[in-house]
Amino acid sequence: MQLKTIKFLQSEADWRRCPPPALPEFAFIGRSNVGKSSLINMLANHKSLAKISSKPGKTRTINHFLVNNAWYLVDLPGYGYAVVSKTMRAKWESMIRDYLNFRTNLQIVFVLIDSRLEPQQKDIDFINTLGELGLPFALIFTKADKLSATATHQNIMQFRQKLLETWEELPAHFITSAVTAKGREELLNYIEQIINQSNTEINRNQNEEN
Ligand SMILES: Nc1nc2c(ncn2[C@@H]2O[C@H](COP(=O)(O)OP(=O)(O)O)[C@@H](O)[C@H]2O)c(=O)[nH]1
Ligand SMILES: [Mg+2]
Repeated sequence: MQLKTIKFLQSEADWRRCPPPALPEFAFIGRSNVGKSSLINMLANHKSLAKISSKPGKTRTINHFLVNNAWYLVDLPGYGYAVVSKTMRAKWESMIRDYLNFRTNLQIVFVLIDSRLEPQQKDIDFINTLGELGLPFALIFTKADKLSATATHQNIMQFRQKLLETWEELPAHFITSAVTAKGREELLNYIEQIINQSNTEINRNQNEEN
């Protein structure tokens, strides 16, 4: 898929105020500093579309972007950010959980994982929450330019191994770098595939109704 246009629409703290769920939607989430803003800018071919903030945990809203006038890209606030009060954290958690639970057009959640690190419990916990909610997800291993391909691969294998402790099947995964744009095409093509499938399903349902 070519990314022709991307437009920032709105930031909301409540899923009810998000744009009408009329287009397929793809959400990106991960621990703060995982490289989420950089990845979104890399996908968009834009230097500062999603603000690359030096203050972790600054984005506390659900941020909608419209891509190719055809789908929504959603930048969700990072989880596992330590330096906030319990009340603040509980607030974000319920905001994200409600969004994940009630957003009917959500196709898949992309969970970003820092490819430099060993499996982190916070990532595993979040993935298990997605499992409880029954939401499809895929993994994006970020910052792949930082380590050698072998070391990156080892961390990914470890992560997948860890997931196999609780999951029977492993999700799709992508290896990306905001610096080299590695993984950009694969990720956009994957999104395109899902959009095409969801369109087919809508057509099928409409034909059955007629
Ligand atoms: N080398 C390298 N650094 C990255 C990459 N992605 C993000 N970073 C750096 O990691 C830090 C956090 O990135 P940011 O996109 O703000 O993370 P966010 O908090 O998840 O939105 C910044 O200093 C980025 O420059 C990458 O692919 N490669
Ligand atoms: Mg960010």
